[in-house]
Amino acid sequence: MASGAHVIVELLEAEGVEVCFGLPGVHNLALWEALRESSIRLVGVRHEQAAAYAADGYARASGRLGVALTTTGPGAANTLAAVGEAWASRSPVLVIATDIPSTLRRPGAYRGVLHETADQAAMFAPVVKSTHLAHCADAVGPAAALAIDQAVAAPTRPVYLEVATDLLAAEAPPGIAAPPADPAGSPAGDHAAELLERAERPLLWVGSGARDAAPAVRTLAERLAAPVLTSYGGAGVLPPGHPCLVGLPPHVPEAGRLWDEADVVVAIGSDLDGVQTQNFAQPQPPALIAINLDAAGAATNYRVDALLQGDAAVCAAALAESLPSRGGLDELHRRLNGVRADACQGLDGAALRFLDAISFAVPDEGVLVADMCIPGYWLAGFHTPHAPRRLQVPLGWGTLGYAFPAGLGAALAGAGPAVAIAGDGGFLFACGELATLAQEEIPLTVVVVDDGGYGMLRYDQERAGGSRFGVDLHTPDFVGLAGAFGVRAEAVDGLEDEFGDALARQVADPAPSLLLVRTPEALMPPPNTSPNWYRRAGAPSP
Ligand SMILES: Cc1ncc(C[n+]2csc(CCOP(=O)(O)OP(=O)(O)O)c2C)c(N)n1
Ligand SMILES: [Mg+2]
Repeated sequence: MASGAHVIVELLEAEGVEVCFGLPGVHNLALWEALRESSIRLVGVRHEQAAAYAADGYARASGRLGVALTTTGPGAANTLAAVGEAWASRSPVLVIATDIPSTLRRPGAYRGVLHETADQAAMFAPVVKSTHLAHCADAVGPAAALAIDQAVAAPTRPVYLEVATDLLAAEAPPGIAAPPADPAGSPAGDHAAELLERAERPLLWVGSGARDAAPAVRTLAERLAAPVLTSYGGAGVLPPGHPCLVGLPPHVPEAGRLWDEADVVVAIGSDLDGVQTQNFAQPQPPALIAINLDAAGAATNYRVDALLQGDAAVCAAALAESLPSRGGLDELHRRLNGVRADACQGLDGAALRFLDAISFAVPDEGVLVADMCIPGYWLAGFHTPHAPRRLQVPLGWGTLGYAFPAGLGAALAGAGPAVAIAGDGGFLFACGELATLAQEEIPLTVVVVDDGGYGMLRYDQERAGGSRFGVDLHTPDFVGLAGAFGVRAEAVDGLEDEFGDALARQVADPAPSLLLVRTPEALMPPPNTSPNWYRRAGAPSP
C-alpha cells in the first residue's frame, strides 16, 4: 500500500494537475516527498496566501484545477482571504491543509499541540463549497477523491481538504478517482425563445459562467443583433471590434442606457451582483432570461422570467438555434461605435492613453492580472482582452494584494505572457514572492504603479470633503528591491508612451521582470468604482 501522501498525489496526477503552489511545514512534508517523485511541478511560495492566490490565478487563466498546499493552523488560516476571493469568483481551487496528528486530537479538548486549531475546517466554511476531512487512514483516499471531484464540478467554487498529518505518512488504501461529471444541459427554453422572438431591443449580459461558451454566445448575439455587456469575469467572450460588443462597463451612463432600453435581457453565467449593477440600482428589465448552472444564483438579485438551467455553451447554442436571424448587425455596430465615442468624451484622457499603452504592449494571447488599484479598475472596466480568461480582476471579493501572487499562477498556466498590475500598496502585500519569481524563473512581468499611497482611499477622503489622513505611504526603492532578489527592473515616469514602450520590451522577454511606474499624479478612479457610480436609488425585488 502507498502512503496517504502518495494516494493524494496520484489522485492529483489522475486529475491532470501539472502544478501545485505551497509552503511546507513539519506537518505536510510527506506531501513534498510524494511530489518529489511526481510529474507535478511544486512551486514554493513565501506566504500561504500567495499559494491560494497563485492557484486561483492559474485556475482562472487555464480553466483547470488550482492547488494550494499548506500546513496546519496558521498556515491554513493564512490562505483565507485568497480562498474567499476564489469563492466569490467561483474558481476551482483545492486547498490541501494538514491537521495535528489524529492520535493527539481529543474531541472537545484544546490540548496545546503545535498548530492545533479547535475546528480548522470551520474557518473555511463560509469561503468553500465543501470541506472534506480525513482523520483516519481509510478516509484519506475517498476524502481526497471527493474533494478533487467537487472542486472541478460545475458550478465551481474552492474546496477544502484536511488530512491529519500522521495519515500522510501512514499507509492508506488507494483512492478511486470519481468519474467525470455529466456535461449536463437542459435546453428547455420555449418560453425564452418566445420572449426573444417578440423582443424589439434584446440585450445580452455575459458573466464568468460564459467564459467557456464564447462561440455559442457570439452566435446568439449575432442572431439577435443584440448589444453585449460583459461583467469583469466575462471579459473577452466577445473580442475587441465585434459588432455586438459594447466594450464599456454598465456603470457608464451611455452603456447603462442600453440596459434601461432593453425589453428582454439574457443573462448568461451571471448572478448580476452588486458590484456590476451599482448595488442593484440597475432596474429590473421587463423580461429576464437566465442561462445558468446555478438556478438559485441566477435569481438571487433579479427576478428571472425564464431559466435555462445548464451549461452556458449548450443552452446558448440551443437558444440561438431556435431563433431566426434578425439582421441589422452593421447598424448595431455603427450604433455602438457612437455609444463608445459619446462615452469617451466623459473619460479621463490620461486613463485612455494608459489603456492604449496596455493594448499596444500586451499581445493578444497575453494574460493581464489586475489588483485593486486605480489602473486595475480602469482595466477591469475598459480593457477588452482578445479571448476569455485573459483579464483577471479580484472582484470577486475585492481582495487587495491579489495581482502579484495570482500572476505567478497565471504565468504558469501556459496561456501566454502574463502581466500583473498592482499599486504600491497592494504589491507590498506579497513582495516576498519576488523570491519565488526569481527562484522559479516564472515568466511574469510585474507592473508597480507608485503614487506614494492608497490612491483610491485618498480619493474617497478628498471626495468626502476631508484632507488626507493615514493614506500616504512610505514606499521603498522598488527597482532596488527587485534587484536585491535578482529580478530585472526598470523605472518609467507616467502611464503613457514611455510606459508602453518599456512594458512591450519586458513582455517580449520571458525572464521575470518588474516595471516601476512613478505617477505622482494618480489617474482619476473610473466610473465603475463605487464612489463614482451614477445610479443611486431603487433596488429590484427578485
Ligand atoms: C484585503 C484588502 N484590504 C484593504 C482593502 C481596501 N483598499 C482597496 S483599494 C486600496 C488602496 C490600494 O493602494 P494601491 O495598491 O497603492 O493602489 P492605488 O489605490 O494607489 O491605485 C485599499 C487599501 C481591500 N480592498 N482589500
Ligand atoms: Mg498607490
